[in-house]
Amino acid sequence: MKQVRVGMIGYKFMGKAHSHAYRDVPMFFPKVARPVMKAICGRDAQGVAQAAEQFGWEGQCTDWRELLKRDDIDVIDINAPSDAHKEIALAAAAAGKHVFCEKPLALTLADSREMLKAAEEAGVKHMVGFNYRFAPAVQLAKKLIEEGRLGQIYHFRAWFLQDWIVDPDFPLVWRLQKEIAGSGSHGDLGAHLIDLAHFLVGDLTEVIGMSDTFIKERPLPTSMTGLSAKGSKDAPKGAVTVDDATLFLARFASGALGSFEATRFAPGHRCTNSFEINGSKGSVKFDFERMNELQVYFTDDADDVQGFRRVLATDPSHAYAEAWWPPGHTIGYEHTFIHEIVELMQAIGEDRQPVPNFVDGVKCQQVLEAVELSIAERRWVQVEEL
Ligand code: SOE
Repeated sequence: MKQVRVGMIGYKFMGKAHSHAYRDVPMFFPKVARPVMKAICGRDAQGVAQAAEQFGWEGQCTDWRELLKRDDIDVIDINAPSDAHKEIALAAAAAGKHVFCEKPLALTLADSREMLKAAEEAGVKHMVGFNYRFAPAVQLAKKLIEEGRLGQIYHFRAWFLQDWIVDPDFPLVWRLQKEIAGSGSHGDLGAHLIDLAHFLVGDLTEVIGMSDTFIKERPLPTSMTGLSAKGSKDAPKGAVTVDDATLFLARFASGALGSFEATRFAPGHRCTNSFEINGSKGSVKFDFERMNELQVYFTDDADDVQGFRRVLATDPSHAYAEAWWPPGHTIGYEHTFIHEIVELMQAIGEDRQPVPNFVDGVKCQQVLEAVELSIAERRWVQVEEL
């Protein structure tokens, strides 16, 4: 069995999710190339050593450049904050390493294009972490659309609602700082919606958006990891430099109409990544908080049983289901990462580009920036303008 030796940068929230995926792939997907967890990298020596031990990495380091020098590492997995993506990806490609990078691909469209160019010129595999594509229920939606069972697609409406920073005393974490995150809910959550739109319905041609930052400044944190942070509400404050919410309308190349909403100010919604697609022959609805289910409606159902019905995407006919448990034994968030690592391992094993890759990352960045331009200039923006 081919082995794929991995070096990873980042050991907190995404580092844990990716590490778990690398450990589970050989157990549940024994026929794909086997990931070998060579080394994990993080700036804090004690923190990364503890993560290496806990997550099962052979070694660890505090300078990511060490990973690029090693001839026993084939893939560099970047899940450091967004401002580090470009430098690491360019250096990894130049070192001949395959690159898996968390979303959003970069801080800017120009940076993402530079990353794609470098990866293509280096002839390495490149992938971006749009994990929600890999939920079996999302794969089922894609299958229904491709089989024509929804007919002509009229509407794609998507919303990614969270509430972890509604408290104005929640500290100023990196996701709220433009120079590190690039944008707020737009690039963090809206990026997923844009990628799902591309995956399920196709390219967008024009957009117009609006955004706001509801809480303008927050206390500086004493510590942070993932979506949690510690700090006193009486601590010195720093300016929030990203959007708290961004909404936009869009037209697809297919003619379908799109509406997108990303916010971190929707109390009661912890991680409501949802979409609904309406076509001439039916509709589908997905809500990540009920990620094993797809609500489907078909116009040709008998008149007396017309209505949305729930499909549990855990039967053998559903994507990835046979690797897991009997029908009805549901899976979770972590499985979307396992499935994307399966795609990465399969692509490397089959010597093809994984999907989604940096091309998809650039397409997403282009829409993100088109929306930002539309907000700045208060007009419709053609995506191809960028
Ligand atoms: C925080 O908003 C976050 O963890 C995002 O960064 C992830 O990409 C998303 O999957 C869940 O929410």
